[in-house]
Amino acid sequence: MKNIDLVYALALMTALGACAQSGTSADNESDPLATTETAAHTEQVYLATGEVTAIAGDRITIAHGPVAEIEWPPMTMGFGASEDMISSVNVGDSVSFSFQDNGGDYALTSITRLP
Ligand SMILES: [Cu+2]
Repeated sequence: MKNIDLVYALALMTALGACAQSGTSADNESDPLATTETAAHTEQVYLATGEVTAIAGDRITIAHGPVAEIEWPPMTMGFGASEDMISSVNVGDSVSFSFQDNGGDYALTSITRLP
């Protein structure tokens, strides 16, 4: 009887060990982790400076300097902006700002008037 119990115990431990191992490797390659990495990547925020050239609707147009991280040359373009952001700047202001890429649509995450 005792020997049979021991065999069962060993078999159970072996099975648990195998389970834990496969669980670990599955975690490393799991889709949820990959999704998290992709989301973190698209939420990256870029910093730039420029001058506000237009404000219309929910967008602020900025003539901005180069953005090395995404290989942008200086250019003038519109960014999505919140009401608070829009009311905090005027055309002609020099600004520093941060933005993120929402799948090809660029949205400000902050904008600050420079002295
Ligand atoms: Cu641009």
